[in-house]
Amino acid sequence: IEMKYHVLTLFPEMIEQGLNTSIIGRAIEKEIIELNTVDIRDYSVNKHKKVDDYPYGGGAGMVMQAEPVYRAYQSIAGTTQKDKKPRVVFLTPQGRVFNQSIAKELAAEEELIFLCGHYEGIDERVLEMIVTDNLSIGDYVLTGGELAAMVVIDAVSRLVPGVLNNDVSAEIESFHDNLLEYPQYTRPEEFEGRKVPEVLLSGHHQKIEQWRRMQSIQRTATRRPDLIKDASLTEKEKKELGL
Ligand code: 6GU
Repeated sequence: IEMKYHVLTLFPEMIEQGLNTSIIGRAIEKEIIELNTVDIRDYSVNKHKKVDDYPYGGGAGMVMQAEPVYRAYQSIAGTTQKDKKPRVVFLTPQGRVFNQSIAKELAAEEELIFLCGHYEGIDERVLEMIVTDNLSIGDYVLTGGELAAMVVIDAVSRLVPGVLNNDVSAEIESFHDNLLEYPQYTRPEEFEGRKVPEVLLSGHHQKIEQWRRMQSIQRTATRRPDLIKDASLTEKEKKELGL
């Protein structure tokens, strides 16, 4: 096992369904990664298994109570590595915005705990007690943290050794020189009158690399101009683009 994830959630089946397919599902089968979901409702202290209540001070919606969340956390705290306490990632629109560099940082851990909230949120006191990292996946509001946890787990898992078929670690990078990827083509050579760019059929590997590099740079400049400042471009490349 290269990476163990624990997900504390009211919707464990959502996490299991979402991650049991394709590449991540295969990595779990191969025991490269392990996924342990913990149903917070199982740790309710209420005879009706209630896990939420009205907010003190009033206001819309319900708040997840501290006790079931804390007990769910304690249930795994005992199973984790002897001396090292794993990071506890709370998925919230109030967190740091997740990116590839945070994915790399998390992929260096051996074990991670994700906490997913629902309703209007979780009682602040348990968050103060257990959360080490607050993460958002972007500036929009989801109904719960589950989809966000799956996004983070997917992005981190593909950086874990052995998860991608891909033997070249360079390919794992995906943001080569902080540029967007170049366009890809496969058979047939012509589709609905649209031809594959000539250079890709030429067999001139150096020309192909040059063409792909220019495509990456042009795409980044037009589609994501905000990324250009962090891209590693040669002086010649900057000049050609008027940057
Ligand atoms: Cl991490 N959670 C929720 N509920 N909404 C979000 C988010 C997270 N990231 C962006 N929107």
